Amino acid sequence: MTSIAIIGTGFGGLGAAIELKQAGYDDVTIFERADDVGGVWRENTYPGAACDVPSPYYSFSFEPNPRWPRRFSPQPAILDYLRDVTAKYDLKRHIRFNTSVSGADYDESTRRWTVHTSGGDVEADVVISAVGQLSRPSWPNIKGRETFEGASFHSALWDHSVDLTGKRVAVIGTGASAIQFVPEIQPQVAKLSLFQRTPPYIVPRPDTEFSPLHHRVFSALPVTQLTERLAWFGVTETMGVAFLYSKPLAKALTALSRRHMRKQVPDPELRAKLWPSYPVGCKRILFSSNYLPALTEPNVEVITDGISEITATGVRTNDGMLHEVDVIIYGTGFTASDFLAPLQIRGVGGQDLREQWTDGARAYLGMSVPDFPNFFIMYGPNTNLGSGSIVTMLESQASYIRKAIDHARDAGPISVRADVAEEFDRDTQGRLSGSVWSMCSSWYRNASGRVAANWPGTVTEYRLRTARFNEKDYEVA
Ligand code: N01
Repeated sequence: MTSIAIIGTGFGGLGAAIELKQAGYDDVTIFERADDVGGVWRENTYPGAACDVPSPYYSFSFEPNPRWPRRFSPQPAILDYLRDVTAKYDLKRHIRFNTSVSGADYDESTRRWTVHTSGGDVEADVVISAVGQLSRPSWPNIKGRETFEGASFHSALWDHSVDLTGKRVAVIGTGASAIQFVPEIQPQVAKLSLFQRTPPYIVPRPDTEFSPLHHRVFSALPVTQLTERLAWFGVTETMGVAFLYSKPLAKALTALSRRHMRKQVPDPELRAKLWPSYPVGCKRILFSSNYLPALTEPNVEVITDGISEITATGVRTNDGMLHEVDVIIYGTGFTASDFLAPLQIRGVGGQDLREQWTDGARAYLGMSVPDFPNFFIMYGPNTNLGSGSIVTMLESQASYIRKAIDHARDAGPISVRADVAEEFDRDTQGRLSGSVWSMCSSWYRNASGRVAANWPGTVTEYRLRTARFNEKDYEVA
């Protein structure tokens, strides 16, 4: 029987396990470092944490949830959804909680993997990494950061024991996380100093509460929720096309964002500070209807001077001004380019995946690497989206990986052919070098400028390209 080890219990790991179990694989072990499922939806508990992709679309296609509390559901509802899915598909008995994985080694003599876990070594025929791209908080490298004497924490490690009421609070960063928690904490704090390095494009968030009536209709007529899902698929695919292929569509998105800002920020001076100077879509477009109004409140200051240092009492900017604060919150994102870190994965000949990836992570269709037989990656390099639901990408990956495992079960351990992987990477990078994502810095790119995170096309293209497993692309180890 094929034994399969999966690392992580976010949407990726759970989705892979469901696909495999439904195909008849039962020797599936999922390693989870925490005591609960959920991945980033367990970790990120900051005030206002919610998905900026509508829930009917940001959920498994085979498991619609008629009880979403809102169109853009908050983090606790998404975590509950993942717990429910875990229970419904009887996944708990496969999960080893509180067990972190440090790496895995392929043994050519046994043609199996040894997975190194905090609970001891485990042998497996197949290893699937589902550790995500956004699981390790990134702390900015600012001089004096450790000298600050007040409370400080990262948005992904929110310290709920710190009472922000009446405090002077600095927020560093204006990405997807910050724009969600800033409007939540603004009414509570005495003063909010928002340190913005690069402003995001913001468009309205058409959020709505799903009432008991919605829930009844979604339950009785599942086609209604499917319609909402398909509508959002259409909207986000169109946005993807705007970023990648269509200047007129990109212009229309820019105009929508500009109108939103004009409406929500009457002060032209503040508006000028908040308006981006890079092409739309280069950084993630953010859906929010309450972030900009919060910035117009008298207790908020948007600071665009660069930060020179952090002192014991506050944040000093390049103009020499010390902004004294009681608390610093880092909304500074994640170390996304460090794929699979800190796992040490060693394939044929003991070669270390991280060494293969010194000039940037790459994998065929984001999932397979030459000389790493029966090793697969969910949400790997070049599978992130500028627009759309990553859950649809993960479903495609789960299905493709299952088909690869079906083939390997008969043929023996397989790895993608080096020439196929190289050709794929050349084509991917060629397309990305002309894309909007190469025009500014963001977590989509690594330190050398390579766009390592994003898929260069639409979700539809990815689904079509992964729909079939072509055994000619692979060789038996
Ligand atoms: O992180 P980010 P995030 N000095 O990297 C700034 C997903 N997500 O946690 O743009 C000053 O976007 C940095 O400035 P700049 C989503 O995919 C999803 O907000 O580099 N500033 C930027 O403003 C998202 O894209 C949801 O110039 C510094 C900010 O910190 C991804 O997670 C919700 C700095 C980091 O923004 C990451 O979002 C939340 C420094 N030294 C997140 N270093 C959903 O709803 C960094 N910054 C699904």
